Amino acid sequence: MTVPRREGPHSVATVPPASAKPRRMLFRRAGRRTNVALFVALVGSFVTGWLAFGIGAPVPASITSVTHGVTGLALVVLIPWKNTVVGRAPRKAIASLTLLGVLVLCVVAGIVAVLGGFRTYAGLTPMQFHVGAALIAVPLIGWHVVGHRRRQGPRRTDLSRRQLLQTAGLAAGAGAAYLVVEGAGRLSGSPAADRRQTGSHELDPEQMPVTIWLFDDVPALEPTEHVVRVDQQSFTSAALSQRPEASEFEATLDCTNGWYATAPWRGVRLADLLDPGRVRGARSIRVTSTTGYARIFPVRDVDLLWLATELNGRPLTAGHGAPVRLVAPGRRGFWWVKWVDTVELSEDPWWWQLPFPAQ
Ligand code: HEM
Ligand code: HEM
Ligand SMILES: Nc1nc2c(c(=O)[nH]1)N[C@H]1C(S)=C(S)[C@@H](COP(=O)(O)O)O[C@H]1N2
Ligand SMILES: [Mo]
Repeated sequence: MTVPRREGPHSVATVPPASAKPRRMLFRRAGRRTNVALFVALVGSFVTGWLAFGIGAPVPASITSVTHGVTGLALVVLIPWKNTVVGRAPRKAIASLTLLGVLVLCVVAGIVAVLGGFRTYAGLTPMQFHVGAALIAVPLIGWHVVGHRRRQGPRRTDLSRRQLLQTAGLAAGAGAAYLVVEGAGRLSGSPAADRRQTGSHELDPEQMPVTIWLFDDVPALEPTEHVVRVDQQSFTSAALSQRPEASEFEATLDCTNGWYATAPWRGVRLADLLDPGRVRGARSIRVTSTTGYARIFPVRDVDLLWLATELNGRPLTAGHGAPVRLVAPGRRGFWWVKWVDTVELSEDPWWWQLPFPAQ
């Protein structure tokens, strides 16, 4: 029990009862700022999650996935304070409790993705649970924030020295939580240690799963006579594999679903098939699958991209893109268009497309 505090010139200092536990006082200082911190951590996690999906280069990928882990785990650090906010609320809404459940699933799936390696649970990978839960959380957060928006927004005093110290404390707590997860992964000998900078776990190239981004179907194409149009020329798949410039090379396919594999591929560089004069006049290269799945690359990538016909020393299987698929070293898996139908030079900028395929 606390004595009500009287304000004014004759205010009486509140004397905490002898039974008060000082540690719990820490979590009682909860309220608007707890909610603002939750909001910032949620938006930060969502944005850095998609960045982590888009980025393939090692250093930026490390920065993004560490930032993502820390912002995500900040939610866990804030639980005791939010617990106080929820405890004070006169009633709990189903939508708010659903949001809680969905976010628990999201965070648990994120941690399982780190510690558990690449595998499925009830037919889905941890990443599928993770991103699915995050997407469901978005409208629920919107609903919750709009429902409780009165006097909850940021204030200028949030930038005061004391608040900045609190923010630093939260960041330190979240950083410590990140190290706890990483440390537990290493000490327990879990697959956490085989991840590359993107967070993906290593797979034996012979075990590479067939991966569909969202809804695409595996087409059955003629293995040697399938025609690929490359700018103004056409090649059968057999002709491509017999080109004198065809060579074997190693490349790392890093799928956003949580795995990567470094495998020997065989193919021809786009630069060896395209006319250099026409390349100079173009801004981008559009690679389209027979299924309609397509990605647009900046024209400067012409030396990096390959039309591949073999994987692991054997002709491609249907699932892996037979008879011709794109290999885009340094880019995440969803850029590696399978079942290539056309390669076109274009004047559109490469970023004039959805950041992720919709197929
Ligand atoms: C991590 C995500 C969050 C979860 C799981 C969550 C959950 C809850 C729950 C269960 C309550 C009890 C009242 C109710 O059921 O609506 C509550 C209260 C509240 N939430 Fe959240 N919340 C979250 C984030 C936020 C954010 C980002 C804001 C605002 C920016 C916010 C603002 C509030 C406010 C103002 C209350 C107090 C309402 C009252 O006392 O009547 N919450 N929250
Ligand atoms: C509200 C939204 C989200 C929250 C709270 C969240 C939280 C987390 C957490 C706590 C982890 C484990 C971090 C660790 O221990 O290292 C994690 C991992 C991960 N999340 Fe999220 N996440 C969210 C959304 C997303 C989205 C939308 C994506 C992708 C589109 C994503 C992609 C990833 C990836 C790739 C990892 C593995 C990173 C690694 O292995 O280091 N997350 N997330
Ligand atoms: N046409 C087409 N190409 C595609 C996809 C797809 O769904 N359709 N999935 C992409 C994704 S998400 C990845 S990770 C790689 C997977 O290649 P794999 O199935 O040979 O392992 O192909 C990419 N190319
Ligand atoms: Mo993928």
